[in-house]
Amino acid sequence: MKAFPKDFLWGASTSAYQVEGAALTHGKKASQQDIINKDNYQKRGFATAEIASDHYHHYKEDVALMKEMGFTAYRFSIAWSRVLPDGDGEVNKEGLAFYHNLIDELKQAGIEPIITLYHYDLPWALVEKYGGWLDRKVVKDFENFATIVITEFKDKVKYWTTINEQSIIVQFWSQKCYIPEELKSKDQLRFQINHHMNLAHAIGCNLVHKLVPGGLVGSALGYAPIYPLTSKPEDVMAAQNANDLRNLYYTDIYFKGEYTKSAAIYLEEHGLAPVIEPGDMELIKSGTSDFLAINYYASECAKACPEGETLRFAGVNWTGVKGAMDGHETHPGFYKMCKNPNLDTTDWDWAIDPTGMEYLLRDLYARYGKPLMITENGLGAYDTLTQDGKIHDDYRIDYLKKHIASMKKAMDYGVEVLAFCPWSAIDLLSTSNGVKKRYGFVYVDRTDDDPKNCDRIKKDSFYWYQKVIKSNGEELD
Ligand code: BGP
Repeated sequence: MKAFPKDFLWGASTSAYQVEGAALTHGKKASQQDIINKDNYQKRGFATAEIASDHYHHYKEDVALMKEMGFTAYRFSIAWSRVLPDGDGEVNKEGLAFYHNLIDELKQAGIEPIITLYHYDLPWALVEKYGGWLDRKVVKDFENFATIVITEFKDKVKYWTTINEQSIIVQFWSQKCYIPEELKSKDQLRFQINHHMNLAHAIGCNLVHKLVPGGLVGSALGYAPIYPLTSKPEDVMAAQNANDLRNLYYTDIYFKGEYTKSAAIYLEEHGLAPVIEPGDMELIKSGTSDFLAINYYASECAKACPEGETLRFAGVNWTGVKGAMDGHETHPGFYKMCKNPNLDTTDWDWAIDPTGMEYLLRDLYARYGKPLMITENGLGAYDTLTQDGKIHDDYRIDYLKKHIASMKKAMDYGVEVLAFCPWSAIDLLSTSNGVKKRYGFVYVDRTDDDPKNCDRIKKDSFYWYQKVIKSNGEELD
C-alpha cells in the first residue's frame, strides 16, 4: 500500500444549525430549520436547533479538541441568518465576528477551514417574503449573501463548497426546506428548487474564482452509488436510470453545465421538469467546479418498476428501529429503490457499505477526472455514556476504518482525493432524528428534551482517529 499524500487533509464536518445553537440570539434571527425543527419537536420529540450542541459558546473548546485529535481541516457552514438576519439588508456584525473568531482559532491550531455557504438553513424571513427556494428571487439574495461572506473571508479561506446536498434536498424537500402543506403534492417543485440551486451554485463558483486568490470551489453532494437488485437486465437498466436521475443529474451540471439527457427526458415526460429561463444554462455552464465534495453514508439498490406504480420519493426511518423505513422512492417505468439483501444496515436503515466508497470514487473520477474530497461519511448510532464517563463506540471505529481503507484503495488506483472529513466532529442535531442519533468523535452530553450543559466527553473513536491522523492513515487498527 502506498502512503497517503503528505498534504492530505484529515478532519471532520458539522453544519451551522445542527451544532451552533444561539439560534435566536446575538443578532441571529430564525432560519427555516428553526421552524421545521420546532415542528419536529412537537411531533416527534426531537430537539430543536435553539441550543443544538451550543458550539456558539463552546467553539474554543471544540477547536481545542479538534487540535488534540490532530485535525488539519474542518468543514462547517455559515448560517445565512446569522450574517443577514432578514436574509437581505443589514449585516449582523456580531455574526460575522463569530465566524472570524472561529476561523482565526482554527488557523492558529493549524486547521484549514472548508466553508459550506448553504446547509439547509435559509433565513425564515425569505420564506415569509416569497416562499424561499421555491421562487427565483432567492438566487439574487443568495448572490448577495455569498458575495458578503466570500469577500469577508477570502484571505483566510481557500476551500469553499456552495450548496449542501441538492440531491438530498430533492428527495426530502419538506425536511430540508419549508414547504407549505398545500404544495407538498406538487413534486415538480422539487426540481424547480434544485434548478434555482444550480443557478446559485454557479454564481457561488464564479464568485470564488473572482474574489478568492487561489480559491477552490465545488458543490457538496449527497451521493449514493446504486446497485441493481439482481443481474436481470431490467434491474441493471433500472439501476442505470436511478444513477442518471439521483446522481449524474447533479454531477453533470457541476462538471459539464448540462442536465443528464435521460433524466431530463424522464422528468419532462412525467411533468416533473423544472422551468428553465433563457440564459439559465449559460450561467450554469459558466460556474465551473474545481472539485466535488462528497457526502457518502450508504449505497442504494434499485430494481425495475412497472409503469402502473405510484410516484413517490425516498422514505425515512423516524424511529431508529431497524426496518421502520416508511417506503422507497418509486419512479414508474424508470426504477424503484429497494433494500439491498446483501448489506447490513444502521438502526435507521442506512446500508453499511465500505466498498461503495471505492466504487463511487473510481466511478466519479473516471467520468470527470476532477479531484474529490469526502466531506461527510459516518455512522449514526445510539451511544451509551458509561458510569465512569466513557463512550465505547467500537462500531463507529469499525465503520470509519473500513471506509478509510476503501477510499485508500481508490486512491491507490489513481483517484485524487484531497480530504477526509467524516460526519461529525462532535455530536450534533440530526437532520431527521434528533440528538439521540449520534455521529461525533466527541460526545455532547444532552438529550432531546434536556440540553443540560452540553459537556464535551471524548469517545473511544476520538483516540482512535487521533492515531489515524498521527500516522497519516497508516495505522487504522
Ligand atoms: C447529510 C447532511 C447532514 C447530516 C447527515 C446525517 O445528509 O448533510 O446535515 O445530518 O446527512 O443525516 P441525519 O442527520 O439525518 O442522520
